Amino acid sequence: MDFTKAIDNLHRILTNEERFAEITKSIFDAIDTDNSGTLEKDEVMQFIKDLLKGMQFDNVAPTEENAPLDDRYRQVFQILDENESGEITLDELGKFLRELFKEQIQELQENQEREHLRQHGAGINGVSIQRNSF
Ligand SMILES: [Ca+2]
Repeated sequence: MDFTKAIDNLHRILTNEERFAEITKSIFDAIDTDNSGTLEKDEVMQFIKDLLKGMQFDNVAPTEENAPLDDRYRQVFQILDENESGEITLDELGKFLRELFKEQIQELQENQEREHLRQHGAGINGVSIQRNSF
């Protein structure tokens, strides 16, 4: 995996307001299946389910009796629904995505660092890639 490129891409999205707004809007529209202009809990739950299904979580595909996953959806929804209105606005989704991308960058940088240490082993002990501060 090309960490530098992935980090770069995320950085570009985060630092380009227009691009970021575009991406947020397209994700928002994809979740807002009834075009109400807000994201209701059902829509978010469905979206997360689809998202997990598309990822490596196939084997833990949610079922009716799969309570732990439901709890996770609820947690995500609570994080998203900042003002606890029961629905998520474009603004709230934007804030959430921003945090998510930042976390993603941090994670990529940590992986990159680990990879670097693995390849170069001892000798560069104490030297670490400086993490970006936002
Ligand atoms: Ca809706």
